[in-house]
Amino acid sequence: MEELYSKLSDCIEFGKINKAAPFPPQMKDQDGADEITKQLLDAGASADDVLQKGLIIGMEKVGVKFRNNEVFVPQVLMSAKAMDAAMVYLKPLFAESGGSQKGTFIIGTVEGDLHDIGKNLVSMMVEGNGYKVIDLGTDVKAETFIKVADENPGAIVGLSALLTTTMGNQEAITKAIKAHNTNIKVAVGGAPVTQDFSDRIGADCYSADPQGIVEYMNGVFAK
Ligand code: B12
Repeated sequence: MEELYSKLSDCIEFGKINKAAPFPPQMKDQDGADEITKQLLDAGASADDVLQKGLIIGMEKVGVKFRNNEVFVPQVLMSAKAMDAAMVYLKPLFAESGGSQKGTFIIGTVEGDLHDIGKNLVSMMVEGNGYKVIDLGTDVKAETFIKVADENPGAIVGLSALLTTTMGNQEAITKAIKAHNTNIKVAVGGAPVTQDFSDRIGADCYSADPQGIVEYMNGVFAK
C-alpha cells in the first residue's frame, strides 16, 4: 500500500494522468493517477488517505518546485489534470458519507484567481458532510456571490484565494457582502490566507483545510 501512495504522489508531481498519457516521457506506459487511485481504493484505502498520503503530498512537491522555478505553468497544469483524474473516484466517496442536506454552502474562487483545486476539495468535503454546495467556479465577482446568496437565504459563502494579489479581492468581496447584508456569513481560505487576515477583513471563519469549514458549518447549522 505504501508503495502505491508513493507512486500516486509521483503521478501528481510529474503530471502522469493515466497509463495511455504520453506525458511525462520518463513515465511512458506506466500506470497514472487514474489507475493507481483505483488500485488503492480496491485494496481498501480510504478516500481521505488517498488524498492525504498521495495526492496532497504530490501537489506540495509541485508547489515547492514551482516556487523555485524548477517547473513551469504547463507542468503544473498536467499535475492539476492528474489530480482531477484521481478526484473522479474520490468525489462520490466523499459525497456518500453525507445524509440529508443540513444547509447550503456557496463557494467560489475570487475574481482574478483561477486556482480551483483547493476550492474543489473544499466543495467535495462540505458536500460529503451533508450540505448542498453551489460552486460558482473561479474568477467570481462580488455581485455574483451576493446574487446567489440572496437567492439562498441562510447559506454560508466561501471565498478561496491562492494569490497574494487576489487576497485583496477576497477582502473587497467580503466587505461588499457584509455591506449588502451583514447577516451573510463569509468563510475564507486558500494557501496565503491566515486567521489574522480573516479577522482583519471581517470574515466569520477561516480554515486552512476543509475540515475546519465543515466544523464551523456544523456549529452554525446546529443552532
Ligand atoms: C496548481 C497551481 C497552479 C495551476 C492552477 C490549476 C488549477 N486548476 O487550480 C496553474 C498552473 C493554472 C497556476 C497558475 C498560476 N499560479 Co499557481 N499554483 C499552483 C500550486 C502549485 C498548487 C495550488 C494547489 O492546487 N494546491 C493544492 C490545494 C489542495 O491546496 P489549496 O488550494 O491551498 O487549498 C487548500 C486550503 O488552502 C483550503 N482552502 C482553499 N480554498 C479554501 C476556501 C475556503 C472557504 C476554506 C475554508 C478553505 C480553503 O482547503 C484546501 C484543501 O486543504 C501553488 C503552490 C502552492 N503550494 O500553493 C501555486 C501558486 C498558488 N501559484 C502561484 C502563481 C504566482 C501563479 C501564477 C500567477 C503563475 C503565472 N506566472 O502565471 C498563475 C495565476 C493564474 C491566476 N490568475 O489564477 C503562486 C502564488 C504566489 C503568491 N504569493 O501570490 C504559488 C503559491 C506558487 C509559488 N510559490 O510561486 N497555478
